[in-house]
Amino acid sequence: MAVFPKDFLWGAATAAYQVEGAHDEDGKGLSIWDVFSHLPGTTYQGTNGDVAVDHYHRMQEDVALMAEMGLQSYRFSISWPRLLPAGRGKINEAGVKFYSDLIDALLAHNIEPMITLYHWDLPQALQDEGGWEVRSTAEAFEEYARLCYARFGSRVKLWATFNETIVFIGHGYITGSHPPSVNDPARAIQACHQVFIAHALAVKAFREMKVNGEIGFVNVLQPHTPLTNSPEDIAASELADAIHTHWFYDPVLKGSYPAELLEKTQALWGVPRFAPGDDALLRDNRCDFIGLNYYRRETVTANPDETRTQANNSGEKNSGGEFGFKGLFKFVRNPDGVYTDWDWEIWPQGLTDGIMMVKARYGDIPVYITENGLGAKDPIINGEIVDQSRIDYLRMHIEALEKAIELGADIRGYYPWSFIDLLSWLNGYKKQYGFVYVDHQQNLARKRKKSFYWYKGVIESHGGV
Ligand code: BGP
Repeated sequence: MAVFPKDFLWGAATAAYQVEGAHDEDGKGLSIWDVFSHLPGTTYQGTNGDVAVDHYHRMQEDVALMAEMGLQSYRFSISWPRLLPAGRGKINEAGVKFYSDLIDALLAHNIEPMITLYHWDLPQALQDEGGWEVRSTAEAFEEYARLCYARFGSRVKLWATFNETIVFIGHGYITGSHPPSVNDPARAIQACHQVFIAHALAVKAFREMKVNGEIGFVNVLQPHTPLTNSPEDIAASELADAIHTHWFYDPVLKGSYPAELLEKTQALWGVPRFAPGDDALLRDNRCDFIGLNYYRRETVTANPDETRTQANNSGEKNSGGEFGFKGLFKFVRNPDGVYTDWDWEIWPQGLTDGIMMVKARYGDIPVYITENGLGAKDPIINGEIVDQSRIDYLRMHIEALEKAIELGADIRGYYPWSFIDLLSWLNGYKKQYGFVYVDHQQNLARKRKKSFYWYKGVIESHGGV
């Protein structure tokens, strides 16, 4: 029998750029993704979010589907340039109205909104001034956060500042596969610091404005396992864990950087440059909760080879993704692992282990699982979308979640990625995650998948899977 607490929320998630479309309508400013995705060779077959799945125009229909599924909470992000086209200053009231209407529609169906303030679509105007490498962007983020609290704070209780800093900074400044497409770890370290500062400023503003809710930060949860028991592989795996986890969790949960890690990496990448007052800002503005996005684990070995950061974005299994930093670590295939077509290992136990690892290091911080899901090419059989592999994936992960609750973790909600099929940043529309299928051949018509009905049952039975 399910062990989920009474107030546990069964949700689902999306992000603005991946669903909304209407990229230049009703006064919206351009984001870095609107610009980047139009440059040659940046995304899978030139796909972009200009139209995405047209959620901007079909919001009421999509919320009706959420209600039909019995969703209790919906995690979505706000497009910063839709509210503030230049990143600061003049407010676009049409953009405010869109989110205000969305929140009202959700509440009318008893669906608790969870807002992510930043899911990677920085206003291009701020990128042109230096993006996340300059303090003025962190200050503009505070202005944007204050606007959101002022307009939506009386109706929304769950807030997250940033989604997956490791991904948008790592890909933006190290692998170069996201905007601004830089390949320089030293610049990544500085950009990352401004994000932590922006987060702290937004948390401070949240408390100053006495918003009646909780504010958190969303991180990737990615456990690492050494390929062998050799001391080299174990050390490489521990280092990968520290870089992926401690670097991004410590500043928002402990209020400081992991000193040991900085010592190890400073010769290579330098250390974050603190402005006067940054120490106190981080220390005094820690999160109320942590959001964890869990998809997979990585198997790790020591790396004498050159640095390579190539992902499988083709959806052809074993098509040659390679990721590793010379002298530090690299990811390799687990010979016993089960993998998706994009070479992500399916390993539900990692969710239990990862949550317990967070509890061991950071104590009893409330946790929301803000993303978890299977990217697949869903088969259509006799006109029905039969995504049994997604159901199997989610069932195993819900069971893993139950184990973590039994072990004492304080988990408040579960938000599968994604509510509806949407644009995958670098994999286009063929990598599907949704409970709702979007027919790109038929005017983006919505169709319920097998998993839609299955998840409805999970919610009705409060976690009976
Ligand atoms: C997370 C992002 C999501 C989503 C998901 C799936 O990193 O927060 O926005 O894209 O991963 O990733 P992908 O689309 O690359 O399969």
